[in-house]
Amino acid sequence: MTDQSIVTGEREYFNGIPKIVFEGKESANPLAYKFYDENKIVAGKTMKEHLRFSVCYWHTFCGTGADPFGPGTLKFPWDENSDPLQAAKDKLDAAFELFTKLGVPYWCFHDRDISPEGSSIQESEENLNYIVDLAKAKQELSGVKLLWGTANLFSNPRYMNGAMTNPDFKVIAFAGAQVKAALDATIALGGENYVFWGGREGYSYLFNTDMKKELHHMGTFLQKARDYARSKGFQGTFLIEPKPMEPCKHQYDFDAATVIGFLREYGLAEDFKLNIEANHATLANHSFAHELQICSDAGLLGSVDANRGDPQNGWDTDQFPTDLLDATQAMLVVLDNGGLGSGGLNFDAKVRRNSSDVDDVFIGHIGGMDTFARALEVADKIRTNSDFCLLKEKRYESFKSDHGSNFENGNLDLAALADLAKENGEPNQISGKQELYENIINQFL
Ligand code: XUL
Ligand code: CO
Repeated sequence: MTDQSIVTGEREYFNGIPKIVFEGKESANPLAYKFYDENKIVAGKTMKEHLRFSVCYWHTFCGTGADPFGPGTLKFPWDENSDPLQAAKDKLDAAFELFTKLGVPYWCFHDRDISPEGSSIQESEENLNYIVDLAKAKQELSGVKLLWGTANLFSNPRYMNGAMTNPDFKVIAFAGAQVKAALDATIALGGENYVFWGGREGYSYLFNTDMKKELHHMGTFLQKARDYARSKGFQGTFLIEPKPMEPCKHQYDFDAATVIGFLREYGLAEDFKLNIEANHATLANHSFAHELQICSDAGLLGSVDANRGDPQNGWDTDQFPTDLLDATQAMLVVLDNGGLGSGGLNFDAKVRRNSSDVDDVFIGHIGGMDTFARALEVADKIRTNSDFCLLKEKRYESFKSDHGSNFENGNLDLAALADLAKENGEPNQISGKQELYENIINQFL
């Protein structure tokens, strides 16, 4: 790590906020890690290597707290310059100041978060390239890396009917230009993944929508995007981020199971994995851990957008993750999966509209990082110091026997199953022991 001012520029945006360090759980300092000790070894790797934390650009540097009932409440000093490119440059300085002060290894962005859209495609590309060059230098100086890049294909009104699935081909072509430039930017910055979140890929009314055609267009678009990026040397993973609704009434990338079926139908499962967001899982009436497990079982767990919703409402509130039980259940799946591979834990999270102090955004990230650091340690202890894993393994032990394993391998036909049933008679009841599993988790929390 080099001198902070070289990485971040002349001006200090987060005045008075020091580099955040680990002080341990007895510390009363709100600006210190209580559990995230980046070099601490858990299950054979450092916390930093396991958790691969990332800060998202959009909420942290672009989200002002505006909602349908009122304007933004968060005043960002990096937004003050009236020249949009200078403001983008200032924002980049502020971003690298925050990344390095937090000590996170990764960041993520949409093209339009980091640079302003111009009056033509060419001008937008020039703006993006200008910022990408600056970001590249900052990455080299700081050691902070790009977890993933993506294109914002949902904010501009031209995408009101979708981007890749727009009924008008001209809009699809426009989206193509934007994705091509965002892929180039991601490649230039050494991004380890590239994300497609289907912002407005879906419908608000079934009967004006040719769903079959639109899904075919999305599959074709993604194939062409993959082919382009691979031809330019991109070796990272493409990620689809499921979400069932918001902004559309129905979104095509509804949940993990839906996306996995789609990837297989369009021959994309070799190059694509999934980016699971906790709040999107709950919007789909699933748990966070359920969505992770579906991906893990398919060998397609790519990355995580770490946040949470509010149990009392059904919106995408994108709150910082502070629920230790939820995070622990997620880390149980992640550890079982053998880790996150080239993915990470990206905080797609924002402080509340009335959290308006300069330190609130640090406190939000510190809380999220400490929650997952604790969850990692707890999940590891559950796996190694209890019968938790063994209980599930034993539940299926009948498939280790001759007949069970023959069935599992497809070597028992239905008539043979019926004969065995007659021979065995009524099976004994076997408890599922749910409360025991739940108690073991709580014992280690
Ligand atoms: C929206 C969302 C996006 C994606 C990236 O709900 O999660 O910010 O993560 O486009
Ligand atoms: Co997200």
